[in-house]
Amino acid sequence: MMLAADADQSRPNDLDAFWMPFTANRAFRKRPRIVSRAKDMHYETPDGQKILDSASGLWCCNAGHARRPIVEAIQAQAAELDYAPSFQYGHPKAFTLAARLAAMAPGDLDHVFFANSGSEAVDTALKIALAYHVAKGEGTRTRLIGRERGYHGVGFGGISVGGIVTNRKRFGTLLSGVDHLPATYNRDEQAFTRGEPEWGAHLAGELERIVALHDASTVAAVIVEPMAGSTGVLPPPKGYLRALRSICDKYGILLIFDEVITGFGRLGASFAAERFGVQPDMIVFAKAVTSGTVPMGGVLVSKPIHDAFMTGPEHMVELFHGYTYSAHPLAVAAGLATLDLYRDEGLFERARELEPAFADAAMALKNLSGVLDIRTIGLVAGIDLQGHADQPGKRGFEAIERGFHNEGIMMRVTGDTLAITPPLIISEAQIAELFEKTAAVIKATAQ
Ligand code: PXG
Repeated sequence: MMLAADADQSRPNDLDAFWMPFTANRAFRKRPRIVSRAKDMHYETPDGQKILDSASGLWCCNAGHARRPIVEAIQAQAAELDYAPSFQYGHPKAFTLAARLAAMAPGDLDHVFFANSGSEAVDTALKIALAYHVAKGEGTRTRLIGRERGYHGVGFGGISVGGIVTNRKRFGTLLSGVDHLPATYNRDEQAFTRGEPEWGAHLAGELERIVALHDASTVAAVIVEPMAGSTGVLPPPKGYLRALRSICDKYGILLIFDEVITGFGRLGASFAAERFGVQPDMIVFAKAVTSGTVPMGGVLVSKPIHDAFMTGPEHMVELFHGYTYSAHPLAVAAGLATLDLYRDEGLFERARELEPAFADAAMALKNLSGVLDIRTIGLVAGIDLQGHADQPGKRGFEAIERGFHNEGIMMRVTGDTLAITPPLIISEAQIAELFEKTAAVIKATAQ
């Protein structure tokens, strides 16, 4: 389809070439949703309509949009050092950012391996887990355990340990030797819970069954999101993560937290590991490390895992893994400026302080037509809507369209579930506005 060609370069005139990710491309081309500017809590369309960002872009712009200190750091870095290789060479800010992240992370997560996205970071963590066991002389530990409804990006590693059926079913046999824990959600037991549900810690015990089936000597690692995000916001049951930790300890299995969504203040702490008081062996991060401004991901790795690789002749590469853009200067500069901004504006504390008011505002939608469940934690809410008969995902899609074109809100949807996850700079008045708009969308899409 062609849009009217005009001199304004901010308006695309041909929507055909870009095959959009995770998008209903044909419907989009018929009725595009295009934003061309952003500032703080809002996007702006080419026509100048303001769109409230209820999703931090895609769970990444935790500091809000186009923040001056981050913009300026990226501009300055591009002029000073555009690119430097990280294979066998280094640049100063990469080491500074790694040290800052290690200092933020709980316990002995003292080392950082940089990637460029959550998917790459997940692959990195899984590969480190496998190679670690080899380094320790336990190379039979090759199995990876994920969880049903888990999302770990879209690489073959991530979709193999992930548990979202649509992301897996068309893509062959995936990695072998993968098993899955059951999802932790049960609406009958947990509906309309704020924070961690009381019910469900016992599901961690399923790991015992999986270990008994395969034998601990074949299991390398368990990977879970501390709060499952993409599947529709599932906070962990009370005691669940702690139970997983102790079973992993019992059998020498590594525990990886995928904190691509939960990292950097989303749950009112630097990492969910800190909020829940559970120490993983690795943390996968991405997204908000640069507040979404420049692609970056990475893995925080515990000292014992890192040190297990630091053997052999010193001229030898210790881990045969890495990306051309690992620790890219622009991403690193953006990361440093972002961490400064989070600290200077106290944004993680702000998320913690706003959590009760945010949960109240979300739960107030409970009695709207077709609301089946609402879950809240940190500055996140998941709202399950009754789908239209025999058309799963249709109501969710209508919510996206209705929100954008009629209510001036960017909604993030998975199936018929709304996931609300605004920038941490949101004001109390904007929380009220956000849920008013959400209520309008829910009403407009009810049948
Ligand atoms: N792990 C987790 C837990 C994620 O949420 C990834 C890995 C992959 O990250 P990359 O950077 O490769 O996309 C993610 C990504 C949504 C949504 O609306 C969530 C993600 C991405 C896009 C949309 O739920 N999470």
